[in-house]
Amino acid sequence: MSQFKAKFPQGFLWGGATAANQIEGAFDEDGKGLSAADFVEYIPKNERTKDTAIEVTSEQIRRILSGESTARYPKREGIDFYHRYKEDIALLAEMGFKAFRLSIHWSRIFPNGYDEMPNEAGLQFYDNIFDELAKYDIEPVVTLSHYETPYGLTEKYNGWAGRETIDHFVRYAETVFTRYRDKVKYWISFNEINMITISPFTGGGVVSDKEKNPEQAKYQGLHHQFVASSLATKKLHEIIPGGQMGCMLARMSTYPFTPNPEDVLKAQQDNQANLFFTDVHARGEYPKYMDRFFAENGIEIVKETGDDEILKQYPVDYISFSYYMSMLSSASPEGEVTEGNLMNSLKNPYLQASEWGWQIDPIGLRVALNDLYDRYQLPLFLVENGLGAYDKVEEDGSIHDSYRISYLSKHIEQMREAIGDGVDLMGYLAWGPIDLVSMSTSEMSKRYGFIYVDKDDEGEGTLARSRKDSFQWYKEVIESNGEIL
Ligand code: BGP
Repeated sequence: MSQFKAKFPQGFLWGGATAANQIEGAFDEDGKGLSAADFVEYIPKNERTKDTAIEVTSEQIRRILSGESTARYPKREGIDFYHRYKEDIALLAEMGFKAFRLSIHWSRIFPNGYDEMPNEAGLQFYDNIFDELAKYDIEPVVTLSHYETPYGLTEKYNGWAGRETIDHFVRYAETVFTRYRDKVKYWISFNEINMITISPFTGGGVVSDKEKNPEQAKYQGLHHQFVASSLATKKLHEIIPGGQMGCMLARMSTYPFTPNPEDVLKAQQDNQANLFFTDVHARGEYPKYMDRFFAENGIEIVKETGDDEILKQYPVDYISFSYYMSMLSSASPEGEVTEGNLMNSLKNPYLQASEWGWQIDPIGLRVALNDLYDRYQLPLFLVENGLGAYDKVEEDGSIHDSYRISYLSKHIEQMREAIGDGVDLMGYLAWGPIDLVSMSTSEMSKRYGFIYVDKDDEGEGTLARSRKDSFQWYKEVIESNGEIL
C-alpha cells in the first residue's frame, strides 16, 4: 500500500487575523465615534466573571458617558496600530504573510452609524492600510463588523434590536465596497455571528435591560444581521466583480460526554444550536430544528415581507470560522467545568487546557473541517486559531514560546490532513499575529502573537515590538507552504 501524503494547495492564504477594536487605539481621533467596544471596561481577574467582562448595562453606559466611571478601556487603546501600522505590516511581511485579516471600525466611517456622509479621514486610514499591504502583496480579508456597532445606533435603535440598523449597515457596506473596490476582494460580514445570542451588547450593540424580553431581542437582532449580511452580499457582487463574502462562526464542536444515547442526542442538539447560524447564511433559510427552540423559549422572529427571499437569494460565498477548542455535551451535566471561547464546557479527560481553561484539541479541528465541508460543500476559511498564553521576556529580550509553536503546528498538521480528506480550505489565519487586547478579558497578558508588544494589563509599557521564537517558525511554515511544521 502506498502512503498518501496530504499537501497544502498552491495559493493557500497563510497569514493572521485581528480586529480594529483590539489593535488600533486612537478611539477618538480623526472623527471616529464611539462603538460598543469602547464601552468595555477593564476588570481585574479576581473581580471578573465571564458575563461582566463583555456585557454592558444601561447604568454602566450612563456612568461612562457622564464621566463618573474611573475604569480603563483597553479596547480604546489597542496596541496603537493606528499610528504604527507601517512598522507592524512590515513585520507581517517579513514572515511572508499572504493574507491579513482586519476589521474596519464602522464608527470611523460613520461616527454615529446614521450620519448622512461618511467620514473622509476614516476612509483614508483604511486606504493607507490597504496600500501598505499591497506593497507586500498581502491580500486583505476585511470584516465589516467585529463587535464594533456604533454607539449612535445603540442610542437610537438599541443597536441590532432595531430593524433600522439594517439600512445603516448596508449603506456602510456599500460605501466601503465602492471605495475599496480595487483593493479588497475577500470580505466577512459579521465576526462570530453567534456572539449576539451570548453577549448582545458586544455582538450587536443591544443593551439587554432596555428590552422587555431580552431573549426575543437577541434573536430578532440576529435576524436583522442575517438580512443585512445577505443585502451586503448582493451589493458586494454588484460593486466588486469577483468579490467574495463569507460568514463567520465561532465553531464550538461538541462531543457526547459518554456513549449514552441521551448524551449523543444532546451533543447533536448542541451542534445544531451552533451550526444554526451558518445554516441560515449558507442555505438561505432557517432550519426546521430551530422551530422547537423558538417555541420553547417564547421567541417569535418578526420578519418583513421579502426577508425570506433575500436570505435565499444572497447566501454567502464561503464559510469562515474560528476554532480554538472543542466541548462536551451531557444530558445530565455533572463534573468539572472548564472555561471556553464564548461558552463553558465539561472537562474532557483526554485533553489538556490552556491557562484560561480552553481545551486544546487539534484533531477536533480536522473533525470540524470535515463536518462543515460535508454540510455545506462551500469553500472554508479558517480565520482564527491560536493559543492565548503568558509569555516571559528573557533578560536578552528573547521570548521562547515553544508552547505556542506546539499548539499551532499540531493544528496546522490536522488542517493538512483535512485537506487530504478532500476539504476545500482557502487559507489559515492565526489569531492575533501581533499581541493585542483580549476580547473576553481585555487583558494584554493573554497573548497570541508571533510579535510581542511591550504593554501590560494596566496599560504600562513602551509598546515596542519584538520577535518571539514563533516568528521565525511561522516564517518557515509559510515559506515551505506547510511542509515544515
Ligand atoms: C474570538 C474573537 C476575537 C478574539 C478571539 C480570542 O472570539 O473573534 O476577537 O479575541 O476570540 O479571544 P480572547 O481574546 O478572549 O482570548
